[in-house]
Amino acid sequence: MSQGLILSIITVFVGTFIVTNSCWIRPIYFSVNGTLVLTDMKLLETNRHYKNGSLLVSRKLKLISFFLVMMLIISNFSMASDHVDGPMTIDHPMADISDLFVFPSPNNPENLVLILNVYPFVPWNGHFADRVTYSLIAKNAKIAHRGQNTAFKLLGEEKRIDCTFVTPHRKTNWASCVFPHGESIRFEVDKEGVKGNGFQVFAGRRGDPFLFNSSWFKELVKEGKIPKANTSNDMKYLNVLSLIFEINIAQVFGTGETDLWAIAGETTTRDSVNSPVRRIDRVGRPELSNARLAAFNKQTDLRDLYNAQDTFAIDPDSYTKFRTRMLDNINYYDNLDKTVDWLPAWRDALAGILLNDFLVVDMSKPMTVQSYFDIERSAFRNQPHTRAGGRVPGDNIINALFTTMINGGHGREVSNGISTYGKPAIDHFPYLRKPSRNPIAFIKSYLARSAATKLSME
Ligand SMILES: [Ca+2]
Ligand SMILES: [Ca+2]
Repeated sequence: MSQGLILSIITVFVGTFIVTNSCWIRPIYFSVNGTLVLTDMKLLETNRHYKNGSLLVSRKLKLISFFLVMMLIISNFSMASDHVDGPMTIDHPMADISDLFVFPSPNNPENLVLILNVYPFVPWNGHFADRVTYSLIAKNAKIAHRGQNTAFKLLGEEKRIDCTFVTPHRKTNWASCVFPHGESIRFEVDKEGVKGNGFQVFAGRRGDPFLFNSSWFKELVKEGKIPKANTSNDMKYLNVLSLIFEINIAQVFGTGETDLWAIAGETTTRDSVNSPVRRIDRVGRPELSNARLAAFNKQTDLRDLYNAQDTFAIDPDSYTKFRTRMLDNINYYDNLDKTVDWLPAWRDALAGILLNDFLVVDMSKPMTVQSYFDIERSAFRNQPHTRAGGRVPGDNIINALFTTMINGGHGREVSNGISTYGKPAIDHFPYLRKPSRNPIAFIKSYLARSAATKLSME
């Protein structure tokens, strides 16, 4: 019997049990025209007193409805942050980066925290790949120009943290990481409290900290409307695999010319021992590939080409394609409020900043929430930045992203309605909450991975 069939049987069994027995099931209402209204990411029950002719639904129908609703919601996940961003990462989910977070440690200003999340919707038996190198790359940087010519200049040599895994599919898996100051460490996956010379590290399963309202996002990106805010965070209960570091930046990266660092993540592989390194995915700022380079009206999907590039040395011909698409899409989002906020010269500047795709963090400033893109935004305004930039888990970056694209910060905040955590999920290492292990997590992960696999066959 195949693993897929076994999982299907278990899923149906668990789903049936939940729908028919659980006391923590939340209501779902069947309206007259059959539209389902889901009150939360929890489960379903018949509303027996709904006035306008609601139906008393059989348990079988409830079960089917549950899976249909879950599939409808989950089908929108393909556009979340950097999750499932192109045919290559769909085919290699273990190498699909979902998010990058970078911020000064809230507990020690000399330390930088780096979090690389991969394998969106990771199932209960998912693991890091033994043929993939998971890397964080960094360069010291400075603001070369401000205002309409805003640009960063990269300084010095590239710093890399490279991690590989031995995954024998037994009870324990092993990780090895090599640091730019010459240190290396071998440690157990999912084990907390691992420390080395100038750093601590964790690799393993965590709850996905990305905040994503899938229906709101889809309506905005695909249907060209600014939807009303609502509070649904559809990433609830989903897990990822996380690589988390807290490093003494002077010790590990060396003393830079400035306190500013440009940081990205990437996954690479070799098809054979002597083959060249092939990049599968990369990420700097969130929603570059899925939102800002989105293909409309049967345009070419540029995401694989984008992900294959060296972050610090993009191929010039490819850059031209990305820039053209980016300018088109800035126009598209800008026009959603029927007001042009990005005049051509400013639009060019924004595209140039975004295509240098890294998070910028200033280690001379304390960690603050919602400071994503603050350094870039301040430079545009010809003002000094006052916050650390980077990106903290719990930041609602979707609001920052679409407010920038749609009204350039000239109007009200464009909000999807999800309130932020206000701080990292937890305020000490490893900063991300433990993974969800309940039946909903199991079912959501299975359905989401099935939906992602289906995308690769379309
Ligand atoms: Ca990705
Ligand atoms: Ca606008």
